[in-house]
Amino acid sequence: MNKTALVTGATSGIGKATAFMLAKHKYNLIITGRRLKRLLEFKNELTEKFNIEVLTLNFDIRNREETKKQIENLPEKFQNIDILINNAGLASGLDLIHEGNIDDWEKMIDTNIKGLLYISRAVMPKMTERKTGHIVNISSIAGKETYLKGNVYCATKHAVESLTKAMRIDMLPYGIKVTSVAPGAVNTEFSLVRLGNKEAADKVYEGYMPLLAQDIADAVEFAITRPPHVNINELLIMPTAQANSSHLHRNE
Ligand code: NDP
Ligand code: 8X3
Repeated sequence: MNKTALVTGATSGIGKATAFMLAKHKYNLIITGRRLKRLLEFKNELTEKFNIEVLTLNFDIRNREETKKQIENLPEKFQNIDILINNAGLASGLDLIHEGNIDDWEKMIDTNIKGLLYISRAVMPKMTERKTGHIVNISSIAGKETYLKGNVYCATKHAVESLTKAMRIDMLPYGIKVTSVAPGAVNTEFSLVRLGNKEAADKVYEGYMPLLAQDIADAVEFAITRPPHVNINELLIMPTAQANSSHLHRNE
């Protein structure tokens, strides 16, 4: 019988590439996101290409009640989630902290920290009951370092790092694996969402070769295919042209 994986934020970027990778490994998939049309198109693509079952869950991960309801009401055959990919997340704005937009702050905290907690809280009890599972949290270099104007986004990803460590401790008696995957610059819709215009977003990836969503799916693939006695605690993956948050080499 196929195993089941749930990927939050599978309508774009890293989540979509990771869901695709999991489909290749014959996981039945629960894919989530707010953009229904994209979810349905992706479901069609996955079911046409791979012989798997795909369930779309169309909800905003910031909504506590809705998140709980969606997981509580999973159809029987999707209830045993073997892999949870906590990917849905965003940066909103790039401002000095004393000039920051508080709506942006709330959006990032509500999505990256609270949303991740809501979905994990709903999924984890079944994993502990079955004494099996793997949770992969998509963190960031921003969870390891803090950079100019990154303030609240960096704080949310530091929280993801901390929660990953906490999950690893609390899940220990149940044999549940917990992994953090922390990428540097990946060319997805991330910068368009953060900066709100395509010209500024394109500039983020100019003059060097950024990571691709597939590169992060490859890292997740490595983590989820280790033998049962091996847990990958964390992976930090950067473009070759990026040393850390503040040193990026662009061609002239
Ligand atoms: P994208 O913008 O391409 O994808 C983000 C995904 O998250 C979308 O599928 C979006 O779906 C989903 N999402 C965002 N907000 C919500 C919400 N409130 N409810 C449900 N789903 C939501 O960006 P990436 O693929 O780059 O980002 C994925 C993760 O990777 C994020 O956690 C990000 O912080 C992290 N990351 C990204 C890096 C980068 O450079 N790109 C580097 C390091 C980490 P929808 O809009 O349909 O709801
Ligand atoms: C996304 C990478 O460097 O823009 O998490 O924070 S960065």
